[in-house]
Amino acid sequence: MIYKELKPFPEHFLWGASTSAYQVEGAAAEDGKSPSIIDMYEHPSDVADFSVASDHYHRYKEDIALFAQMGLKAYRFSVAWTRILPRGTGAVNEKGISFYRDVIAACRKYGIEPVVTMYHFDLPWCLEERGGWGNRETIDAFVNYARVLFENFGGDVRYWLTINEQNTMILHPGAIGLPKGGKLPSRKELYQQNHHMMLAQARTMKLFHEMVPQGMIGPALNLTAMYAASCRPEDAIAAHNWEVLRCWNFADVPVYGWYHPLAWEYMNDRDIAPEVQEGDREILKDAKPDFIAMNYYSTATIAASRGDASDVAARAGDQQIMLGEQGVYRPAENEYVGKTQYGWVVDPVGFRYTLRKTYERYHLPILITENGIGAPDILEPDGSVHDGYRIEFIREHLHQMRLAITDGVEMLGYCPWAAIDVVSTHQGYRKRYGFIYVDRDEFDLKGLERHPKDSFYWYQ
Ligand code: BGP
Repeated sequence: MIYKELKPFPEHFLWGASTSAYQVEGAAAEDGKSPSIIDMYEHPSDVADFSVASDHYHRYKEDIALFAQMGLKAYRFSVAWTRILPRGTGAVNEKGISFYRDVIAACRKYGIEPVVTMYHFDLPWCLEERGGWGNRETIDAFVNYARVLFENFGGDVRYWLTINEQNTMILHPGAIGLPKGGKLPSRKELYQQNHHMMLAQARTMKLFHEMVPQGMIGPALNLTAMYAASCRPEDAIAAHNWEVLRCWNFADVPVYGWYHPLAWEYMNDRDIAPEVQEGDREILKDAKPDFIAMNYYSTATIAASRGDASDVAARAGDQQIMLGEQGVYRPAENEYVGKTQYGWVVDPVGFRYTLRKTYERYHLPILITENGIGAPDILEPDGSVHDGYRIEFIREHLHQMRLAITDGVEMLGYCPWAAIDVVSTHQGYRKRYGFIYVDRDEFDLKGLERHPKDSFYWYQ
């Protein structure tokens, strides 16, 4: 669709940027914080350890002052559950509360709107030892954690995200590391965990609307539109299969209160549907998000399954993420899109397409909580970092977002990944996303000095 005129970005649009606790904070065992699964899992040996990360825990004042200089109107960060409730539940760690209270105050000082993710991959290890998300008691633990957050920060924070990328955790459980010994849960167990997360999320959203009536809450999902590899009808069916199983099945539950019909039939057919207890349906029906938070990196192109093992292949550059499923879909190449050097598809037009599809499906405003390009940025001797590729990437995505706004999509804001360099889940500090360079290598912490990149001045 070509328009005579493009609509402007909304007046109070949240021009922001994102991080997550375990990837930026460091201080993994300080001030009463207990280990999370991230601290205890095995990671590829070349990933920088997470115990110092970007040392944001000690340098957040300096960092937030830089964010203000960059012109940020919003900062999306996550709270580490293990700082607030080191035993997962029970006694509150006041040092954890005061850390996030200070972070929020530092944001407010500069007029930056805090956007808080409650849970970004880092389940307390002590809960994992008791069965983690496979144990229904974790639902109560999460709702209790949510209550503590709303009591302490509900008055100061308007925008809340429940769970980051639940779909990644369920579909690609190895993506954030492997349990020691390497055994991942079965798919049946994963869909049961998923069901428990959905219940925790629904109860949390309901509680939020009671405790923080002026606020807004939503799930943060990794959403991706799928293209059919050709106009062959079977390719279209396969693309729809994977779009439903990867995306809509995870967003339908919070919005509509139940699983996508195709996904539900699929789970039953494969004997992986979750056990649903009496009352679960009511809990799921009883909660409504105020917006959808979307992490968008790329699209995928899908062909019909050949029905044999050749349907399944590792994602380029990432042995932990398998794509394709026998009898469901098969990943295909797309000659019309670009790729990063890590093999991630770069598709700004697909961003507009994903925004349109998400909005027409849910009719809820959308907050972009991640989008960005990972690259091995180079720090020049004079302290500059020339990341023109990042400027180009973001500029093109912003243009497509503006087209989507003109298409009628209601947007709340844009918080790309990442405000500052963070430790990448698989590539440590060799792959960077931030507007601000953090001077450290995988294992050499150097001085951890901050250097604004070219993209910082452009985004400003
Ligand atoms: C998203 C996660 C982020 C971040 C990002 C980039 O899925 O929510 O936490 O890690 O991906 O991924 P990576 O660091 O693997 O390049």
